[in-house]
Amino acid sequence: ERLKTGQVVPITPPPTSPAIQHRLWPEIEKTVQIQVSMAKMGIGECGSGWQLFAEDGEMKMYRREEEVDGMVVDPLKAVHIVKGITGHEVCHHFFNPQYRYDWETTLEHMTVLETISEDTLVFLQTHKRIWPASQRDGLFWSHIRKLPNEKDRDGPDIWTVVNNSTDHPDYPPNNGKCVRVFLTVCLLCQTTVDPPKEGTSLTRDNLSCKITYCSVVNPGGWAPASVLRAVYKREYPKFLKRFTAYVKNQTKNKPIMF
Ligand code: 18C
Repeated sequence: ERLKTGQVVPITPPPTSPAIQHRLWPEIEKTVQIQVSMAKMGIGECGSGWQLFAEDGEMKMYRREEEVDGMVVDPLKAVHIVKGITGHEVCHHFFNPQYRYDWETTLEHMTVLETISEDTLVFLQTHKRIWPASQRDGLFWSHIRKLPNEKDRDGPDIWTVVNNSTDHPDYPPNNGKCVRVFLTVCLLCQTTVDPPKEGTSLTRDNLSCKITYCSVVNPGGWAPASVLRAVYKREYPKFLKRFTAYVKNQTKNKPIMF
């Protein structure tokens, strides 16, 4: 298709999901557009202030020190390259509730409050308590989406999962023992295929996946800054290493899901 002069090329394709009927849809659509375009930016392009705080092989994690009303809300941006898996496989395991207890080590309990459509769910999660702070819970919508690969139209699709805090009349925040956290998370995955030698077939050895994970978590109530930053430093690398190893292990003897 030819573009007319001045026509704007959308970052994400027009929504075809049945979720477009839902009251949350305008917010989901806007948040996905913003989060995906921010995740696509390189560390240098995002402005100054990103500091590398963890590195392990191909995995690099950056944070910006930020506080709101004295509470640490440091944005995090991580990039990782993992061989043998596709972006669709990574996003599938991150989005689907059936796998969550397998890889999410901070989780105490998870419920799906609402199935908006097969690509959009609302979750309520309680997380393990960290002494001396109160236990935290989070209520968020989660949306998985396939995006066109603009740089390589014949290449594999790009996949994303965006999670964003929302509310639910039956589960008001700070109503019981938990303090509600506010989170915005974007996982963006791009698969690269190294073409197999002539006469040989494509295997998982020909695949690599570039993963970008961006997160901002507002602890929602008092938490000592030093403890919080120590939790960040320990938990984020642990999460990304464990989660990607989990996806590799889950998919190793299965057909490739592009
Ligand atoms: O993105 C991730 N997971 C998704 C699916 O679960 C989803 C969830 C995000 C969780 C947000 C954090 C919720 C609070 C966690 C409390 C910490 C428990 C640690 C327990 C250790 C024994 O998007 C992967 C998420 C990876 C999580 C990394 C940890 C983030 C820490 C944020 C701290 C928030 C406040 C904690 C308050 C207490 C601190 C003293």
